[in-house]
Amino acid sequence: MQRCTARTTRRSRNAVLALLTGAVVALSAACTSGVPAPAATSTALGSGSAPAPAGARDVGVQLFQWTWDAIATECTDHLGPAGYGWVLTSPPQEHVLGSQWWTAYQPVSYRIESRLGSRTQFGAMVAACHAAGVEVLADAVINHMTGKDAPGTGWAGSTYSHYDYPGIWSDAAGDFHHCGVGSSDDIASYKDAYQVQSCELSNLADLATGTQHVQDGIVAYLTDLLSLGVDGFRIDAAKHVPAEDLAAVVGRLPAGTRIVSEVIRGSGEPVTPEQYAAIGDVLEFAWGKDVTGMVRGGSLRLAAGLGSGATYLPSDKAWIFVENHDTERGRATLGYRDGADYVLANVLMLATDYGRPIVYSGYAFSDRDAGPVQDAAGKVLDAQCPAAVGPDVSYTDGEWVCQHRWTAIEGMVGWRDAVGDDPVGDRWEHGDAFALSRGTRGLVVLNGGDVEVAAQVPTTLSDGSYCDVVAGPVVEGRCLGDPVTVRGGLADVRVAPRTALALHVGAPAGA
Ligand code: ARE
Repeated sequence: MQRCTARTTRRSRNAVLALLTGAVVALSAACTSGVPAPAATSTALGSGSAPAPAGARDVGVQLFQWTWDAIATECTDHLGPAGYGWVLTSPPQEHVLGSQWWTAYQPVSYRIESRLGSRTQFGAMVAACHAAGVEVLADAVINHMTGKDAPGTGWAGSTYSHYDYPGIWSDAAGDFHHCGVGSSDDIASYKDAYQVQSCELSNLADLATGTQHVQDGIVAYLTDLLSLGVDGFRIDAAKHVPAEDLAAVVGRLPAGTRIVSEVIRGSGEPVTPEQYAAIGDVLEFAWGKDVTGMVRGGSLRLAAGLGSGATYLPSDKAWIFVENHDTERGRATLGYRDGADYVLANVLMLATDYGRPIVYSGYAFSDRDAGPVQDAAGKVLDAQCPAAVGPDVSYTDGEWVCQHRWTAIEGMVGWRDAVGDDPVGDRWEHGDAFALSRGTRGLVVLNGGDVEVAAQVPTTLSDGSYCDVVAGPVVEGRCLGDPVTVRGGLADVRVAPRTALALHVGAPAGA
């Protein structure tokens, strides 16, 4: 099978392994237009049975602050052909004005009009992604409204004041919590479940989600998004919505609606991710945090076992990620600035059979509040990936990092789609390097050390020449990565320090 990666990129690797260093690989016309888009699927994400079978495309990508038009184009040109199964958008509802990225998390109405695009553009984006075989999840901010104390006008012209959103919510109707803790009503302690779910998160007006009126309004908003074709939702700040309230809302949505709750695992906190597992899937924040320490410490083989302990969500409930838009700004997890280490963490995430992986893709920044590049009116400009993307590229502030197009990450998306639910097989270890196979369909070798590893690695792949898809894709039958020979159950590999190598049945090295 030929994998078509729609990309123009500059490869750069350790000199020992570089066969094509410096080569600019232009995408052929066949890859942009000659490959039929995969048929739309309603089962790409599956539910309750991670990992998914071969070809099921269970890898997602969070395109943080991408406009609807840019996501539509990306679905058609890159996400679909590369094998991504779904995309997570930023919040689509009307929000407060301001250049910061986080204005998106301060709703003032549920009109699908934002600086990322109009309702029409949103619907067109969903249709384009579906045509490319990519499902769409929207980030649903349903725990709260804005945190602005002063009255104002939102992006689409709706007027509001704190605790009064004409035609939607008001204090008079009992639509907001006022927990009575401290002078601000803000959460003071995450160790107190009452505060977490009845006080305010950073002054954000906290909806009284236990009331029928509020639940009706939230269901109406989510139903409206479903009418535009979305497949499901990330439930923002789900920890702050009592699980029974969220269950009541989700119970009124059509069966099969994808739900993933954002419940950050916090040590000693009474509100836990497990409490939301009956509602749908849950983001497992521990994975990205733990993998960071293991990659930095060179303990890659330990990272491969993440998720097997009882302190994590069960695999079929967990969605895992190296970083998201919050952790990226906290710098507690690996990010694009970490170059090779970040690639290794992503390779591990895509190679493991624990949970459902989400690749993160954002823009470069120095100021944690800085929003994406906008025009004079505040509309976000359509994302454009630089001609060269990857761990060795130096990005300037505002530039789209496009991690989802990095050669190694995109190659591993194809690898994961090819290995499907083949089980993790025997592991092989040699100093700081180790190998992990997935049934008879794929092999990954990672080197966490500082010296090159040259070895014969046991594998159940059949004899042949395979393309190392971490180094480069197969385009029109030609391996742009490094060919690796498998003979008699042994793969003859050379792996540079702090890099990885991946082979799979869908990427023979060809001629
Ligand atoms: C902004 C300003 C604030 C201002 C507020 C209201 O920064 O100074 O008071 O506006 O005007 C994002 C940004 C916030 C931003 C907010 C609204 O991160 O800075 O506030 O948008 O514009 C907790 C929650 C978790 C939440 C994180 C950030 O549990 O749900 O805090 N994450 C989601 C999103 C965020 C978003 C929101 C929620 C709000 O992913 O992007 O905020 O919609 C421990 C606990 C965690 C806790 C964490 C941080 O680890 O275990 O539960 O996470 O501490 O406090």
